[in-house]
Amino acid sequence: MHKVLFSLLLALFMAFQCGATEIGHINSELQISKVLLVDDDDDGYDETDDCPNEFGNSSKDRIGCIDSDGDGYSDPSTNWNLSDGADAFPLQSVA
Ligand SMILES: [Ca+2]
Ligand SMILES: [Ca+2]
Repeated sequence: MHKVLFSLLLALFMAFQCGATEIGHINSELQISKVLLVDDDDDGYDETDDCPNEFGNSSKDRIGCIDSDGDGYSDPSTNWNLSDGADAFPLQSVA
């Protein structure tokens, strides 16, 4: 009888350990994604930054990307062009 009880407790303990390890794993993944979302380029945007590796103050079409003329629309780049909403005249503010 004691043996059965012991096995049961051992099984419960193992299940608990697995659960705790899993939760710890998820927590550390959350920490890692939090670290990835910090404001690396110091432009004041973190989670909302569309250009996380580029200092910029665009705020209309994209957030936190280079905006040479300061009108809020980001300069066009490799993956972002006029049809996406980029600035048609990046060096000339129309505001
Ligand atoms: Ca940025
Ligand atoms: Ca602009």
